[in-house]
Amino acid sequence: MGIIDMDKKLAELVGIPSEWQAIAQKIDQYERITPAEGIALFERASLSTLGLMANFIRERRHGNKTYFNRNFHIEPTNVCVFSCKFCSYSKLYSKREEGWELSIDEMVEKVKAYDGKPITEVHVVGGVHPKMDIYFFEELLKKIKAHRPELHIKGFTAVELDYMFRKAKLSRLEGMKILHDAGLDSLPGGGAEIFDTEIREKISADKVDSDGWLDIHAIAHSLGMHSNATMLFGHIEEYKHRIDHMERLRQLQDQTKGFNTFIPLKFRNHDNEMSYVAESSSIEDMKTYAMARIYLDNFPHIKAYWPMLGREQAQLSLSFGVNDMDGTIDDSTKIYSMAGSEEQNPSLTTEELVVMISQVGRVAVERDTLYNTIQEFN
Ligand code: V47
Ligand code: SF4
Repeated sequence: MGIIDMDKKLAELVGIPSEWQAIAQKIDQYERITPAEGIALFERASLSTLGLMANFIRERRHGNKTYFNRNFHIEPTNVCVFSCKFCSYSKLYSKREEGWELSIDEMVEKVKAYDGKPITEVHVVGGVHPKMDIYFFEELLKKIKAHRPELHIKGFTAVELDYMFRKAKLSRLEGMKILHDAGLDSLPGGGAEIFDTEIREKISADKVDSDGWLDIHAIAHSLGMHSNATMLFGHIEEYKHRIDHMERLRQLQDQTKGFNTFIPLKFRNHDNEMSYVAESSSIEDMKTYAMARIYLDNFPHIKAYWPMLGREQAQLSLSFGVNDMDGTIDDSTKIYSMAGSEEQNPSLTTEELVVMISQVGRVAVERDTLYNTIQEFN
């Protein structure tokens, strides 16, 4: 059934305004919406209109399936040479006593702690430490793979990679090949923030710029690696900046098809230089998830990162275009608890995740990083 048929039925119940029928028709016919239409929807469409459209697309692609994986995080350091104003996590290099720095052996021990457990992915991400160079991480990757070859290593944001490559005076392609050969399987989506130059300069002036972020992902894709993309929203940006961000991602995805998942990240304002900015409302958050599903027609998956959003909001997002819940199973990530998330010790067992998903009428599916099904929970 197309969205137009759905509209005819649902119009009686929820009253889809005629103003949005032309866009609904485009969605029904797999036609892409334009940036101007995206901005108009963001500015004027109701949450229920966006939810209906996004849910239609989500169910057309994935039915009720909601993916999660079994992963854990290694955060090598929270020391960072950069100074993003929204970041509650990084400690300046000069204030090392407040930071942590893990050795290669300590990180390999963290991997060994999961021996015998059915984990499929380790997510390695942290601050940008001037002494942790590409050769340090090359050795780490090799040691993790030597210990557990089948474990998928998703690691290093484009921000970390750009710094490592420049410091080692390597081209992005040369650097990426070194890490890929050492065992790096895919890239997480962090560091994208907001691509608009003016906003980016106000919130994170000193790290890799938007073109650099996109280039690093394009290079990873050219080597056959997959990656994710994030967008930090709900701070000083406007709707047009969110659409511009998604437009740039949509264009790169047309060329490479290397992105798996888009992850909108809600700005949290605890204990950072942007604490004066109020956090966005749940309505804004759900609109943003829905718009992501509507706009990014070439992205297979939209993820709600529950340690940041909170469990109930993550459940709600499953009606607004989201079909992936990530899956951190322990409290191995500190990025959001330090920024004020409700989830101070993000930890869910597989059983709890499955219950969370089924409570809102969806079907939980355990996946690997590349979305191969491992187990369906009916
Ligand atoms: O790039 C930092 C964000 C990101 C705050 O690819 C903040 O599967 C909100 O990208 N409020 C890093 N967000 C984390 C990340 C990620 C997380 C989970 C899964 C994946 C994936 C990627 O965290 C940073 C930045 O955008 N961040 N501070 C804050 N105060
Ligand atoms: Fe460093 Fe990342 Fe924090 Fe920016 S967001 S200061 S790059 S840890």
